[in-house]
Amino acid sequence: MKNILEAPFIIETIRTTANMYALGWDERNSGNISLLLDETEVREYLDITNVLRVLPTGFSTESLAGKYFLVTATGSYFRNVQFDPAANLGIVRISEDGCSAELLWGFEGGGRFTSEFPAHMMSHAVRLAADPENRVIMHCHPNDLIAMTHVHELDERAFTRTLWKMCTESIMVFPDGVGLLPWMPCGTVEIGEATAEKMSRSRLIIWALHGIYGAGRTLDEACGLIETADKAANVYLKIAHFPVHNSITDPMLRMLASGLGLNVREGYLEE
Ligand code: 2HA
Ligand code: ZN
Repeated sequence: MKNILEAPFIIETIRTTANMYALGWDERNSGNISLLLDETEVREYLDITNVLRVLPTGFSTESLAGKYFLVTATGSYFRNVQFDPAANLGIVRISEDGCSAELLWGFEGGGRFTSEFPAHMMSHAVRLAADPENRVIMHCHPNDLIAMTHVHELDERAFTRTLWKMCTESIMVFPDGVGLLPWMPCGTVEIGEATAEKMSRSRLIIWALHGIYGAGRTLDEACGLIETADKAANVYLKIAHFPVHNSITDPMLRMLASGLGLNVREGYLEE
């Protein structure tokens, strides 16, 4: 059996959590990540018949039964994952009935999965139906996106259009736009369901006055989506109070969309 601390999925998660902390997206114990793993890669490091604990989830995601996830622990600080991966991360398998997580490694010291596990698992189920290669769901608290939800109208089409118009890259990176939820209590099944419902259309879902969810095939892709949206929000906050002389127009967005063959969210560009 190989040493799990040398597994590429652990090393990549350590690098990602350290980077997200350095970006200021994950103060204290905020943020959470789940990464879908293949059974074959898990078997190289773990005896998959050795279930350490069974953790009830409080909801059901039957379509994920038998699937393996690397997940951040509740209360874990992203900046500390690198120093103690076995306490701050866990590897779980979703049980046959979809209602519990079977712990195979990690969460040492009695920990359990992130409080946002419902939003993660429900989003995985929806993203896998939209893109069978999706592997990552991540949540964090980027400053500029949160700030923008204080001052911009909370209509997801209007919000997406503003982000697209802030920098040329935006529509190229997230042509599917952003979903947007009004403020809701976090860590609940309800916010998980509301997030997942929007994940069928967009890989980025903003939680007003809280943070964002990103989905992707890799950790880099999910991080890159959030980074690009937060950059656009940063530009918005810099210019919002000035008279505007130059803008990215709808014809310019259309030119990018047709030139690059982008699958732009329907109805989001003006005719
Ligand atoms: O993990 O970010 O939304 C802590 C949070 C809850
Ligand atoms: Zn949060």
